[in-house]
Amino acid sequence: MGVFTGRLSGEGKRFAIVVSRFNELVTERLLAGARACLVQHGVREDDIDTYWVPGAWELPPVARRAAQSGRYDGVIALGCVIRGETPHFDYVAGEASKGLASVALSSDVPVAFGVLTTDTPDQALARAGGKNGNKGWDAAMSALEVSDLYRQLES
Ligand code: INI
Repeated sequence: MGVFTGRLSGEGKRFAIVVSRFNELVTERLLAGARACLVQHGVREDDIDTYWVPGAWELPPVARRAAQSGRYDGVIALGCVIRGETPHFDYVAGEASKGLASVALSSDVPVAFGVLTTDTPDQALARAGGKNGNKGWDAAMSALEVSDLYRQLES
């Protein structure tokens, strides 16, 4: 019987971060959190590539290409969808999460979900380095952990 847990060491690993410009005040903080997490766990700055996309809608197709490129041990998708007054929220947030789930399932490397979906800008900021932590950091932790589990499953 085996019990497997992913180690958080990032040494020698390469990651792609795909981040949306929409609500950039929030997403730049998610990006800073994700980068800090990777570097703190041993990933070299040079081994982190960042891909900016217009909005959360564009995260899945770009994450898919990054994951399939063979260049990375994991992909971290970062975005922020704020409900506001329009039903657009449900389409953008829904498709971003469904799309990223589909990419994660069909990829050989982990695809972490670092997309905030909130009712207000304050709720988003609280989760982007404010009082509720940093979802970008958390997504990077997940990519580190799961990439190690994938290695164990392969070996
Ligand atoms: N994109 C976001 O990342 N967050 C949002 O809150 C948002 N809203 O509210 O519309 C949003 N829309 C843009 C969308 O992601 C695409 O970039 C756009 O539709 C072009 O394809």
